[in-house]
Amino acid sequence: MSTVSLHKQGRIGVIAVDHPPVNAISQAVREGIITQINAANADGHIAAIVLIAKGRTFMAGADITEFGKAPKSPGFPQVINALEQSHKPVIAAIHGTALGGGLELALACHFRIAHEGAKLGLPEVTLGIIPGAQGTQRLPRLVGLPLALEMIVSGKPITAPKAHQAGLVDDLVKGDADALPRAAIAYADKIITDGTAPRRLSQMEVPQNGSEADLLAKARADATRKMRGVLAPQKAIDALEAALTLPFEDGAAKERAILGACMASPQSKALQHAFFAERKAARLPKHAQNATPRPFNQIGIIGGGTMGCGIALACLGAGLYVTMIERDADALKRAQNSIHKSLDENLARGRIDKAAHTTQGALFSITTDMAALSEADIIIEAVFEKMEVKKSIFRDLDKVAKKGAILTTNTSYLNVDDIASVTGRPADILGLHFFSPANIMKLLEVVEAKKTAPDVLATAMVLAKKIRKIAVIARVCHGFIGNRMLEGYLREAGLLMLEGATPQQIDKAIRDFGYPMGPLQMIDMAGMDIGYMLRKQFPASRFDPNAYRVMNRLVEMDRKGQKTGAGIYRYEAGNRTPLPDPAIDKITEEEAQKAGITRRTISDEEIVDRCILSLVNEGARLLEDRIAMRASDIDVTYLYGYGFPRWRGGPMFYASQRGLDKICDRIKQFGETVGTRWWTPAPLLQKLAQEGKTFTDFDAE
Ligand code: T1G
Repeated sequence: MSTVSLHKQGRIGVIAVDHPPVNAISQAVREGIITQINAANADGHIAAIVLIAKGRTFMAGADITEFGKAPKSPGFPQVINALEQSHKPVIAAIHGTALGGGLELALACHFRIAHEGAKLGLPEVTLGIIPGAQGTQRLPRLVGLPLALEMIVSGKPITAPKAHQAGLVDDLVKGDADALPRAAIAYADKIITDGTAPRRLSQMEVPQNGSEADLLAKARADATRKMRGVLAPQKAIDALEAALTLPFEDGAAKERAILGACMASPQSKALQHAFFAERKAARLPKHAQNATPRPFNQIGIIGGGTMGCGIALACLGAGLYVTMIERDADALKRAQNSIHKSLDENLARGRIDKAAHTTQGALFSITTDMAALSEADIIIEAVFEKMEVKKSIFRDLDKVAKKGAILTTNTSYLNVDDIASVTGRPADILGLHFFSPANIMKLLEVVEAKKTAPDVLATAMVLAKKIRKIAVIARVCHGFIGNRMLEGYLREAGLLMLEGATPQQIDKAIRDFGYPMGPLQMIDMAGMDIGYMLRKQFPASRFDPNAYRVMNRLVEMDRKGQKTGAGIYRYEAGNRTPLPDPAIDKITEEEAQKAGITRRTISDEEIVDRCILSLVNEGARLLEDRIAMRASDIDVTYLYGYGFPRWRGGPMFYASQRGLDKICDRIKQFGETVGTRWWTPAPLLQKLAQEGKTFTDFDAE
């Protein structure tokens, strides 16, 4: 069956696009729309045309899998021309998400109606490009510059009611999914009856009131501040400026030229990689692909601390029942207050409405009696990061939990196999490593243990999607994917301080690379005592003898970071701005002397390379050890859990773009200057470099 069909309903020709899963506008869809528009215009029984899509959504944009390949005809300009130049009125009927090229095709239609639940957007900047099918020229002509700037520069979709209010859609359809086709026919019939002439946006001007220059300047400044280092938003503003200053055709040509330049940019390649990487991460490994997830709606959470409460809020937000267990009445009270305070805050800030506030409150219960978990489908242990504490809880859970319940631990480092070994049901156990704050952070490391059953893994991935997390599957090792790599990153930051770089220099270099904050400000925020206590649980030989000298000393001086008002930086009361502290320079010099390290001037380039390439090298080892299934999973972990700049695609993609041979050479260089203990290229990295391959090639093998 062809992707695009035409059928008649009375005097209306209905063109339906059917290209699952999201009606991406592939070559076949473009060709099909042109064919059917021409057919409808040639058919004397048809007086108006409706463009609609089948399945769960209207067209969600150009087919991103066609990017970077030789362009196939017809292109978007031909499709748009066919729609806009149709001599019979064309009405776009929108449901689900009209995004990118999908919304641009709708803008080429003469009228638009949308189901009330639909979303409309031009998210191209999230892929490092700009709308390239005349969206930057048509949208401002229809809704004005302010909303066009907001939609195109942020890339965020708007709701159908807001689109209706703004005149982006001409009518709003309420009711179930079937209401839309009916309403579209009725709307088209009315257009014919009223003799309403087709409205062609290319023939309209952008409404102006003299504030445009200020609006553009403000948009540029905001984009520079909010999207530091990202090119596409600025380019999108260039195209919108052309809509104000150039005739339509010239503006459209400028838009195409800008799109071409963006499409070829390394940033766009990185952002497209990120788009597909997060979707690939959701795919189960072969041995679990045919597993049937277990049903669940009752979640048990052990521990009502920061992590436990964050996890509870994420589950309540997904409409799941949550039973929380705390050790005593005081702790119970604290946790209960924290949950209700957060729900009240969500209501006050409009994140949830009154109905959701009531529902989520009702879904939550808390007790000190573990027996209350006897009916729970999935139980998440989120207590203190100590092996013996966790093992004792799992021994109790093994007695209490029902048959078939899934038992999980939120450990961020510890060995899940060891934890599972104290129960009689290791197949029902895995790790669910949330990131703080767990109700906000998108990343979830799903840690598959040696004996985890395939359906247990599959269920965990369903839970992740349900609570709106980006899940990455990791196997058991110290620190799984994210934290294992983080050790090298923090080690290098500690050594660079001893060798002569100031904390401010290190953090600025990493911020300039694109991170929201540098490693030292980050450990001050998290609290250096966590790392300190964790290192105490392992043999010292595991760690670099010098890297943590300054951090350990500061913790012993009760300078743990923000929470004690001072750490690597000092903080004024109630203020989180890190302020340089000369006391740190003195401590660092003393520790460098004790370590026999001669201090020197260090370049920002060396700082970036030592911190980032330590991630890459350890990432390669994670692939060798099969802890991570894909290099792109490692990228997703760092994009969603550790603040790696999305426009660089993640550490592994970044390394591939730079060239793995160059990365290897740089690592060997550090082997000579810093030492080979940490700076020896991982075998996989060497192999790929010798073969002239990338990590993307590795994933494809
Ligand atoms: N092209 C190709 N494949 C796509 C796709 C697209 N535009 N959108 C989604 N997919 C695949 C996706 O990889 C996944 O595949 C499956 O569909 C389901 O997606 C000219 C140049 C629509 C909100 O940026 O935001 O138009 O993993 O898991 O969570 O100006 O997909 O199953 O094999 O995400 O329900 C602009 C991108 C393109 C929208 C649905 N459009 N898509 O979310 O499902 S640039 C976008 C989304 C453009 C023009 C320019 C989301 C969604 P698989 P999913 P979902």
